[in-house]
Amino acid sequence: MQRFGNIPITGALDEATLELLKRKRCIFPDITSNISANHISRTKRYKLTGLKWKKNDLTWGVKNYTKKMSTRRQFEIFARSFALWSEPTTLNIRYESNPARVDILIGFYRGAHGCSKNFVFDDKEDIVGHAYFPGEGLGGDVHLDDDEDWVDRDEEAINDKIQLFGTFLHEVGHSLGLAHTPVSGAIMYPYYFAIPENFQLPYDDKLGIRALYGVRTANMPRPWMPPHMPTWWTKSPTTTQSVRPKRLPDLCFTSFDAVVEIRSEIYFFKGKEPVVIHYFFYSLPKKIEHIDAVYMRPNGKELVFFTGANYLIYNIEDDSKPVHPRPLTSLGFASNVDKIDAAMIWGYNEKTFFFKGSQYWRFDEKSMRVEADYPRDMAFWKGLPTNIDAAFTWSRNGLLIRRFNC
Ligand SMILES: [Ca+2]
Ligand SMILES: [Ca+2]
Ligand SMILES: [Ca+2]
Ligand SMILES: [Zn+2]
Ligand SMILES: [Zn+2]
Repeated sequence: MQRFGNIPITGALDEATLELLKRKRCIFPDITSNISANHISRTKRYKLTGLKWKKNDLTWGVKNYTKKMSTRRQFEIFARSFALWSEPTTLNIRYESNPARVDILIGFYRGAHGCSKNFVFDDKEDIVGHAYFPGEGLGGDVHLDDDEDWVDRDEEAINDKIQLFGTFLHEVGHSLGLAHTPVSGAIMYPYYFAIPENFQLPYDDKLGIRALYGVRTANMPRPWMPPHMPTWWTKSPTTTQSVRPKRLPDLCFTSFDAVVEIRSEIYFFKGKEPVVIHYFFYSLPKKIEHIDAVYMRPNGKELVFFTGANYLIYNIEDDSKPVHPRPLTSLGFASNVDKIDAAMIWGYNEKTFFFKGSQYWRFDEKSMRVEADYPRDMAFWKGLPTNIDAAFTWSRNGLLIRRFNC
């Protein structure tokens, strides 16, 4: 193990080795550890397991989530990890909700959980997870130790807390056919380390996955990547009740179709991402492929989605019943309004506003009709941009509005 860890070989446990041994290590065996040190130094790079998927279109799914983090964040971390691994290569790995059709099944387990006795989990001891090589059945599956204290952000991963992203991204490398690398800093290095939200796949890992599945060409579509949580949000979620952000967050890293805050979590909608839309709002009709605008009604439990010339009211406390689209005209819009750009409740007067181009409407939540004398011109609101993409109210703390197509 000492030789494989890419640290000076002294024949004894020196300080560098001890530092490394304190960190949690992947249970996956070092199948190359019997190679001589000389040989390792000449070929210090990624290692393959000798197994790979025989197809390029793979599916991932979740048997169960841990209760220690929000389900939404776990889903995003899984999706981001698969996107990071597939982006440099020819793999397409999509989410599949039916576990029977899933290649890479993710689950959290405790102690002995049906895997071989060498793969028993160990409470908060060193083993945090394991993954199976590509193949049928258990092949490709990722098991994570549910006795660990799983956390989201890298700065939370202190003491014995384990970051899901850093662990999971590593395990997926095994699921796709990579073994451990002796290159420190690579995600396939056998020692766990926490990684930032904007982590990019290190060079050695890219070389490894490309050795297995080739290089993604320019005409292949990029894999979908969940948007980064903006740092102003993830850093101080508990202070939003009383503190106004010092400046508008820079959301120019991408653009959104719609944004809404639901019980202190911000949801972004972007393009044709029906998988994500239907994952979180599963009673929406399957044919809906994009959301133009969304807002939470003042009752705090009804989301109103806008898609083209229709809207849908979605009760987040009772989402067992199917939700049906209704025409915008039934809200009092003129029949030539074929869509709206954005919707929000303005914190200043708690009124609901809809936007389209340079026009806006005020909406009466009691009668469920746009008010008389609307639409009006947005020039009325000095300094506000027109043709906005999305708008939302942040913790009822005022107006947060922005052209996201900056
Ligand atoms: Ca499998
Ligand atoms: Ca453990
Ligand atoms: Ca929009
Ligand atoms: Zn490993
Ligand atoms: Zn297992």
